[in-house]
Formats: sequence, C-alpha cells, structure tokens
Amino acid sequence: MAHKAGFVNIIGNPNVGKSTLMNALVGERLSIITSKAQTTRHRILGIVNEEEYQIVFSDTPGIIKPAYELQASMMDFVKSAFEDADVLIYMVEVGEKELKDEAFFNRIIHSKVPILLLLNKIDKSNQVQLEEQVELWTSKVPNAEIFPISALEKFNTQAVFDRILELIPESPPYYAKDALTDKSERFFVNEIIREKILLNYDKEIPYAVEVETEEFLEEEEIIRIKAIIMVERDTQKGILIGHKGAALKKVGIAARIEMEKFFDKKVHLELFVKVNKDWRSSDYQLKRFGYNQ
Ligand code: GDP
Ligand code: K
Ligand code: MG
Repeated sequence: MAHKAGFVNIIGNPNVGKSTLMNALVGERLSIITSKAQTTRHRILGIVNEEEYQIVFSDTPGIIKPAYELQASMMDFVKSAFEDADVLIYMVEVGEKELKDEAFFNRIIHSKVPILLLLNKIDKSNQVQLEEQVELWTSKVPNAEIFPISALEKFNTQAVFDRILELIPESPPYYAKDALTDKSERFFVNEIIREKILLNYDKEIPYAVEVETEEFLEEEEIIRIKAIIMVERDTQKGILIGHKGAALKKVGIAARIEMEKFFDKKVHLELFVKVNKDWRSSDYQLKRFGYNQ
C-alpha cells in the first residue's frame, strides 16, 4: 500500500476541547489544557507515525476577536490552519450556538477540504439534547460530517481517527518518521510553566505572562532548567511571587513534577520573574517569543 500523509487542523471557539482532543488523538500531552480561554496561544503540531501513514495534527488557539497584537498573532495561526489542511476539524461543544467570528465560519461552510464537525462534551448531555444538537449543526454546516464525541473520555474518538485515515491523501511523509512535534523542548518547558500559572492565578495574571527558558541543560541523570516569567507590571510581579515567595514556589513545584513526567527524567527548575512592559503589544517582543512568523 502507498504511504499516506496529511495535515489535520483543529479549529473552533475557545474552551470547546480542541487541545484535549489533539492530546487524545496523538496519545501525548503536547498541548496544555485548562478551563480558561486563551490557554493555547500557538499552533502546535502533534504527529502520529505508523509505517504506512503520517498524520500531522495542528492544535490552534480558540477563535476570538483580537483586542491586542498578541491576539492578532494568535488568529494568524488559525488562518494558517485553514490554508494547509487536508482535513479540517471544526469542534463545537454541546449547547454552543455559533462561531465567534463570521469570516471564519464562512470559510468553513464554503470549504473545499473535507470537514469533520465534532460535537464535543456529549458526556454532559442527554439523548434528547444530543439529537437536537446534531440536527442544528447538520443544518448550519451541511458540508460537514458530524461526530458526537467526548474528547475527555475518549468516546468515539477512534471513529474520528479512522475517518481521518480514509480521508488523507497518498503522500510521502512531511516530517521525520520519528518526529512527535515541530516544537523544541524549551517550548514545552515554557508551556508547562504557563499552564501552572493559568491554574494558580485569577484575573489578568495568566494573560499578562510569557515564559522564556534561558537554560536547558540535559545531563545524564537530570535536566537543569532556568526559566524567566515575564509580566507587564511591578504589581503583577508581586502577585506572581506572593507572600515570602510562596505562590511562585507552588508553581515551580507543580511545573517540575509535570516536566519530570513529560521528559521522563529528574528536573531541577529555577524560576525568575521579570517585568517587561507591554510585551503583548510590541511587535519586536512578540517576534522574540515566536508569535509573528
Ligand atoms: P480548548 O480551549 O478548545 O483547547 O479546550 P481545552 O482542551 O483546553 O479544554 C477546555 C476545558 O474543557 C477543560 O477544562 C477540559 O478538561 C474540558 N473538556 C474537554 N473535553 C471535554 C469533554 O469531552 N467533556 C467534558 N466534560 N469536558 C471536556
Ligand atoms: K482552554
Ligand atoms: Mg487549547
């Protein structure tokens, strides 16, 4: 049989479960997941390799109306996901009515690329609701195939995977056959720290934060990591560090435990907090953090 390969790009509103799905399909925790919108800021590839195929999944930020430069760059990642897809996954959750951006929705209903509409979180709905939802989405996106799923419980996700495999074209692989992602180890360090910040602080803190790994030294027994957490203002720095450093310590411990699982090795982690004014609206800073391609 000839080798198959293709790009399968996952798009949808914030918090519908896109990252949960990608991790479930790839079988690795590549994308960070929290109950907060804008957890995912980049386009993250998760690659599944078998002898006879390579599926390149892309997780993307949730679709929003951008309010500042960082968010505009995030929406550029979504646009790029429309451009190279062999299969588009449009994810909605039970009870959701419409996409937060009409232009993107128009691209979906006029797509020449096959669309799989995944109706997620059906573990939270009953049979009657489910039937209503399937009817609603069949009329809204007539060009899509609909799959009710639960990404969290991996219910019906195998059926989605099998359908994808049918849809992707014959092609040589796009990436090395042992590649799992296009992102570096430092990227995942940054993301794991950002996830713990999202989980541990309220309000504006998670949105004002960017993380940069300064040092990643892999030794035989241990990985030594130094990372800087960037915030926009002194007050945010204070909140982040907390009384006698307790808040930052909590983040550090949780992040280290997660990294040890991810890299399957002991980790020594040092965190520093730095003020970097208005990085979210500076082109130069955004480039530096990998947002403006
Ligand atoms: P994203 O913003 O679209 O990437 O969504 P995430 O994958 O970050 O998930 C957002 C929230 O929804 C998290 O709290 C997930 O645990 C939760 N979630 C994702 N999939 C499901 C599902 O199938 N059922 C339920 N009940 N919750 C889910
Ligand atoms: K989320
Ligand atoms: Mg996400």
